[in-house]
Amino acid sequence: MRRVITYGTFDTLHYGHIRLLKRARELGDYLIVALSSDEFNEIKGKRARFSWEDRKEDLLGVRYVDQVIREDNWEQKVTDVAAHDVQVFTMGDDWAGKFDFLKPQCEVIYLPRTPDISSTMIRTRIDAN
Ligand code: C2G
Repeated sequence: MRRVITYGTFDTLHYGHIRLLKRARELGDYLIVALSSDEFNEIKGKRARFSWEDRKEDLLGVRYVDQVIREDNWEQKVTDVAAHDVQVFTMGDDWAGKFDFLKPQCEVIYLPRTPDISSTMIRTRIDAN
């Protein structure tokens, strides 16, 4: 069982996220998503439109996602990879190189980001109406 993990806020879930999750799942047999808590989003300087519970519900409705855990800080990735017996860590390539410290533990794969779609864009459109 090849287990994959990825991290993110996944606010206003959109096809860019879905394409990422699809490709992440295709890297193994089981996909864990570590979903940023509202408190961690504060640290990231992000304010999600939807609550952690609602964003979790979105993700559990996605066929590619097997499990959702909380992401509360930058440091937890090392322990998450060990605790969840993960073989592959993956993120969009806007993060390329940022998580190479995980290479001694697991494969680190950065996937091309989907252009021209973002939660920020969607939130801005919502606010404009
Ligand atoms: N993504 C993508 N294409 C987009 C938008 C996002 O491939 N058009 C990817 C991002 O690269 C990321 C994932 O979808 O891998 C989630 O994106 P965000 O919710 O914006 O997550 P982020 O704020 O990048 O949080 O510890 C890591 C952080 O929690 C990552």
